[in-house]
Amino acid sequence: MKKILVTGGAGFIGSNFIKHILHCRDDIFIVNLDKLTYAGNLENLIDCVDNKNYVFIKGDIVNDELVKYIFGKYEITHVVNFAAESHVDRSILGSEIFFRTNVIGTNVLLENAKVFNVEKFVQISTDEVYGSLGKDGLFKETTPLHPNSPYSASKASADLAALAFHHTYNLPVVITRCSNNYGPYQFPEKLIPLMIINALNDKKLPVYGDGKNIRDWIFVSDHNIAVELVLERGKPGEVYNVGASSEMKNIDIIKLILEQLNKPDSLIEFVKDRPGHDRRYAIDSNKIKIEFDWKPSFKFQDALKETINWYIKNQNWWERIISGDYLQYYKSQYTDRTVI
Ligand code: NAD
Ligand code: TDX
Repeated sequence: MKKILVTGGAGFIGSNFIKHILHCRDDIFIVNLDKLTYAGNLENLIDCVDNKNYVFIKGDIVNDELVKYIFGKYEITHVVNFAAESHVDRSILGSEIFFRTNVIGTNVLLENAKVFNVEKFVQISTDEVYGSLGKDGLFKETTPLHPNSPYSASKASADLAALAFHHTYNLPVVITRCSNNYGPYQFPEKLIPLMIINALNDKKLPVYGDGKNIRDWIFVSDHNIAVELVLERGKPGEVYNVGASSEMKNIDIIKLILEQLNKPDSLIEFVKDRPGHDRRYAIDSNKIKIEFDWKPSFKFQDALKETINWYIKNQNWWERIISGDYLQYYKSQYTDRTVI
């Protein structure tokens, strides 16, 4: 039986990962360590509470004593580190917590993984560590790191720490760098859920800059199947890019959302650009495709529809969030949504 420490498992991707694993595997015991920041939500995991292969612990990955205790008590054999501060705009408002959680927290996990001789440490990274592309080209695993935001700089730092632990101590570290995820349970500060919810409420949809920035979108369950494969078969010291070759301009996604919801384009509002806004991300996933026969199953337009329907059906989930204190704080800080 693998005993996996999943960190950040109450967030968007982590909660989808835990449900996927508990649904299809009975040879994996999961300890979910999550600080329950504004982005962590135990409602995401309501179906898992009674599962005999699952336990939740509220706590911070920066807390070395707690992390040590968990590795010892649960005889952890594997780590999947999703825990992070994950929103670029928040990192622009204040970077300290990003470096604390994403870098120091990852280092605490790596140190303990070394002491307890884990069999695999999967670091969940992002394509944003590569920086921004021009019109052409794709990020490959060999593309030099060129992070542009405090968020991506903290993620790139964590990647380097993880690779250093492999090089220096032979820790079996594997890194995944995935493109933009979307799907159920994504916190409504990220582009797709924010636009769906604003449109449902007939509120303005704030588009940064000219709306022509490009992201490469992947449905969350396609990402998580890749993570499971890397957990099983990833080669220590290696990096695997994960993406679904679905490049889209932000404005085109927003128009698709408005169309499906039968809402007018007049809800679109062009606002001041994000400082340092990366223009284009696009990822080459050939390595994971060739080595592990992974391929994405979901087409963007179909899975976007599925996602929109999920937010329509799960209004209680997001209403509790948007009426809560955590978003009020963020909104009061983010005063720079100047309409242009
Ligand atoms: P999220 O913000 O939805 O969830 C993050 C989770 O981590 C939350 O449950 C939060 O409570 C927890 N957390 C934060 N700080 C913690 C700490 N100090 N200790 C313990 N738990 C803590 O993020 P997400 O979108 O699910 O992203 C998960 C991971 O995937 C992140 O590492 C992110 O960098 C990476 N990633 C995300 C995307 C994307 O499009 N969302 C794409 C590529 C990579
Ligand atoms: O209100 C908005 N208006 C807007 O135009 C928001 C929230 C975003 N945008 C733009 C900015 C980006 O070009 O949409 C694009 C996507 O923005 P986000 O959803 O904030 O994602 P991004 O900045 O691309 O980062 C995401 O992908 C990589 C995740 O948040 C990261 O955690 C992940 O690593």
